[in-house]
Amino acid sequence: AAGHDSFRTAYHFQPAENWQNDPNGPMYYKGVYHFFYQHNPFRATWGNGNLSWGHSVSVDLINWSALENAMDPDSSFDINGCWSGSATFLADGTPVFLYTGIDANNNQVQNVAYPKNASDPLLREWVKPSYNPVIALPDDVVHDNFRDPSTAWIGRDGLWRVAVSAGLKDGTGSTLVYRSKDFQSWERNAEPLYSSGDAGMVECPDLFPVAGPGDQNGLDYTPSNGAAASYVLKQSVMVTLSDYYVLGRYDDAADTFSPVEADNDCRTWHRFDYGHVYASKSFYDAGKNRRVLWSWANESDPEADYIARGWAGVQTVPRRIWLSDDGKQLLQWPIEEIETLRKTRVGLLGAEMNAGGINEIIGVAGMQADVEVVFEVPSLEGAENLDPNQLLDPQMLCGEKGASVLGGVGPFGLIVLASGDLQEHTSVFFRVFRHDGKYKVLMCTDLRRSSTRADVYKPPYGGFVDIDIEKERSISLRTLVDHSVVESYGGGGRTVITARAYPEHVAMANSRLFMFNNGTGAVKVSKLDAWELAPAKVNLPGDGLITA
Ligand code: DQQ
Repeated sequence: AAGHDSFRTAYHFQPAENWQNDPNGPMYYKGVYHFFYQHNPFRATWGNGNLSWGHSVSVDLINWSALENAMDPDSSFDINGCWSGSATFLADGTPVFLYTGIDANNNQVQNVAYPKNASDPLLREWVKPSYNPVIALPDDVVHDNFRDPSTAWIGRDGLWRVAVSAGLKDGTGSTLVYRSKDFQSWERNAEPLYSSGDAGMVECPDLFPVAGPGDQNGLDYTPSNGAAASYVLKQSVMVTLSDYYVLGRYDDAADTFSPVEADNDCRTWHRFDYGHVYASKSFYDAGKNRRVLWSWANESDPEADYIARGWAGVQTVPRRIWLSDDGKQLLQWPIEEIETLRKTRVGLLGAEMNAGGINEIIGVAGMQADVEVVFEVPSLEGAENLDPNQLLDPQMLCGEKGASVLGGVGPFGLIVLASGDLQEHTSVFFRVFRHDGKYKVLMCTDLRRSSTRADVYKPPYGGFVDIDIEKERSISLRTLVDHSVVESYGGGGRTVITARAYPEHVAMANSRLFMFNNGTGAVKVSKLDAWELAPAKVNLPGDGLITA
């Protein structure tokens, strides 16, 4: 049954009960945000053959009301599951889904669905035409590796395009492009959008244009920005269970994509998140002219435990994404609407933290918190040396150099979800290294002491932060704590780490927050703001239905 338990999140999206995984078809329509998701309505596991599209609506992307499932597996072309897909607006503004059906022969095929009544802003009912599937399984594709149609885009020639993941029989992981005049009959382009023999099957492709460096506005696909804009291609890689993206150029005549200065193996690309998320999907939000990213964060405690809780899977806080000032990567930031949940605030200006310093942030309850802190680094003199092979694996480096391993410049950062005796705590921190005459900043979220339980997954996570610390001399950290979620944004959203934690002490609802510095060099906390966050309304019965 639904109901609260101490790990249930207060403001991260989840259904009232049972299983959720990938975000599907997010969109803004007639003043209402729609979120759909992979959902097993019967139990808290992924299940087999039971996947539906759950459906919730919101006016602020924070408070959500649950509607009936948008789609259930009930037709020959999806009878074994309605898997992931996307929403597209047709020329007249009507939204349409392209999604994967697991058909009666257990083949993966691509289907469309339309709103029964497009004048209803809530889009409660969806109709699957009987002419489905619109894209059958091709001969050279493995029968259970053909899925996850992207949002479609229209070219200067007036044809629609869609990207679909395909594991070819020769072992290549590919992203195919199909073209259509009418959204019903689709033809495969000879050239794939992406293909690699090394990364294996890739899933949930997302291709989208971005505005110029530093411009926080979003871009929608338009025929004219086809060749002009920079594009982002994102892939979810099954073997690493991680999402990767790269900037590149999209050729809107050939329908091919070329990464800018990057290896073709997508596992070498940037990561949206160096923690525990997968199957992310973005959408263009015409309401606020921005691009917003959703991602799924799975449970990482034993299956029997989440079955007993009756729910599994959350979504990260929706993030605004845009191109960094130097044009080299995307920046990510929690959408501004999250700030409406801020209540009690505590602040601090100009505190110095010496070696071994630890300061409690008193006055906000640490279970639902939003902490923004800026660390100034007066001297880089003591930075430890990094050898070249330590550059390859930031996660391993975070394991070797945890929060309690004294350093030169850092580790410094936050300790969250801490029990009174600090037996349980999760640390989120930076450490500055010297490498090749330059400085490298490592960001870590270390879960190894997050719970006294042995049977939960508690890795250290890590990624480098692409910041010129020598020039900037300061680095910011924002961490959102939500019961079993620790979502952290380093260096103004350059590096993001989302973790799931299961501390025993949260049952007592008395988690504490600290700042610390375990480096020999002093750091200055030039600014700290910490807020307790009010719970959002997230799909629970009694939360009420929004009215547009
Ligand atoms: N999850 C969906 C698939 C997708 C995978 C099935 C990614 O469509 O490839 O629930 O998590």
